[in-house]
Amino acid sequence: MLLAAAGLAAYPQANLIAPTPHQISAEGKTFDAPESFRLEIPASLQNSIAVKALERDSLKFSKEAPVRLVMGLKGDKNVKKLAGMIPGSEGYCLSITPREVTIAGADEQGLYYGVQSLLAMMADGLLEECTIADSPDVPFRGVVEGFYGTPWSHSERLSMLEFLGRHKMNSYFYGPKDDPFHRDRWREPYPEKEGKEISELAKAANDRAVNFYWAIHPGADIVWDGTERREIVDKFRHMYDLGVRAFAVFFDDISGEGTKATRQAELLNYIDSAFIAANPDVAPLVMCPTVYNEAFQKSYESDYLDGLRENLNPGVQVMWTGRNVMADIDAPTLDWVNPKIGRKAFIWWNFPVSDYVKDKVLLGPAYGNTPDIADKLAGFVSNPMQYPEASKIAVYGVGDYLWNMKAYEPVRAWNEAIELLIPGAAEEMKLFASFNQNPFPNWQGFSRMENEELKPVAEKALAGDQKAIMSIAESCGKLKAAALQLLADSTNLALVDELRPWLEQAINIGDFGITACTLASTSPQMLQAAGKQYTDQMIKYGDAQRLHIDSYDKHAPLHDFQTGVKLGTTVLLPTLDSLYQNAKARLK
Ligand code: LOG
Repeated sequence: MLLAAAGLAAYPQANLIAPTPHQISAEGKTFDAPESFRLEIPASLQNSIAVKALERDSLKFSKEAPVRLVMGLKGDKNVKKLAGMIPGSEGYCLSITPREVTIAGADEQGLYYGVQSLLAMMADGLLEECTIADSPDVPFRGVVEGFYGTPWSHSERLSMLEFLGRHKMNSYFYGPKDDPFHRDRWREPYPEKEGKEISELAKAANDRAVNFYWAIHPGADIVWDGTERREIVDKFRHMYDLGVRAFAVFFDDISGEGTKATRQAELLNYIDSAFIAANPDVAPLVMCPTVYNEAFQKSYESDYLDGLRENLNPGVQVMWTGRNVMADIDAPTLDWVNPKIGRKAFIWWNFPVSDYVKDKVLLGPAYGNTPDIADKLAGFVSNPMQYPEASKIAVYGVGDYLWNMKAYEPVRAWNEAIELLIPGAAEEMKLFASFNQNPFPNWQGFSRMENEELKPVAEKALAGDQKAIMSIAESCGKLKAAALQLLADSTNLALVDELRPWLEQAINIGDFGITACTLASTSPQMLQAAGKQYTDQMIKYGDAQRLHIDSYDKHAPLHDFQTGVKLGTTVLLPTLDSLYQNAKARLK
């Protein structure tokens, strides 16, 4: 039985594999995973990243173990029985029986991904008899650390690289706007400590089949006098010596001299031939243009993209954010840009980045990109928030989407990501996250759905429906309880720390909401019984709680670059404000 991945419900263990595999053949027969395996692998692969991954997850090997683990690459004799089934680049075939597990990779990355699938299946101590054939839809998948704000720390980056590798994403771009050695002081080499950290990152990435791209951002003060090309190649050589094997040049968000397409193309072509081509172990060069979205092109009406297309070496990849800076990607987006740049675009997706709404976190599902664009893309990376743990919710979805677009379900991926990230309080996180999704309003008018299910209830509540008012009160109680529970949870302390200001604000909003709903549901009889003093006091209380939300928004202990603390702005808070104002008017 060979089923498309969409019907996964039948596979108890294979279901645990994320991103969703393309082809699974199984009948739901599970068995206990063995304590150890008898590893059979060609000598040339003994130190491969696939074996290192097994060791990192403490898989045990023993010569006496009854179950064989046979690993090899396409063409190797020991995996011959799967030879006809191994998909293309980065693909793998995994076959599991109680006596033997065989993983055949199209290449070393594919073998590594086969191992990741095996590890994911075994997470709860069981395995399932199956044959899986799987490979990614998009060749370059991952993250561009390309936001304004506090750059991720060294340990946060290591954790992200591990996350990317485990979820079969192969690209990480180092380009934090506020790292001086990326942008302001791009000419200077890294000091020793930072240099050592870059080396560690490059190595960790390499061990996890992730291309570690180091990006330079020279456009703000570049002078086209011939010195710039030497300065950049010198810096790249320095990065190469630190272990970097993939490079990018970003020209976004600059003005003046640096923006000239023909100059940029000349420079990039020089780097391409003098440095990239001269080092065969280096990945193709990637650039981010100054006109990096359709709206910029249309508003400047410039010949920038023509200059780029006509001059830039065809091997250089060009990034693109879509119709706008923040935009979802569909086929017409790529049909517009690909001919303009004379190649397939490499998408820089500005989600879940929140540097343009610094008082919010974006914890919603990654949705909006259509499932029909795989063959129009060179690559696709997500620009996340300055909060790496919180960003993993969306990044997980991006990885799932890019691996297997047709099977991608944004909400399913969102649930899985949260369960994985904070197992101790996943349901609470889902609830809290549902109030932290919409960046609207912002200069781009970019919006996401938030609390859709609450909208009809809110409408009824505002019309005076008592049951609906109680239901809003219940939501407030749940939000507050979830926030308290999350603050007390210890299964992902880093995530809780990132979200702390918003969790505290959720408590404030929950409190105010309960007061607002109490007043809104106070009947004339109750009023008479309680007396005016009671309502006066309740209104004072409500006013103070509302004031506290605003003052917390302005004066709370914030992260660096954070400008405030907002959540529930789409449905919840406006509803509470109206309920409260109406009740006050009625009771005064
Ligand atoms: C920047 C990026 C920033 C993002 C969202 C690109 C190519 N560049 O408007 O660094 O994180 O928008 O604010 C950008 O998107 N400029």
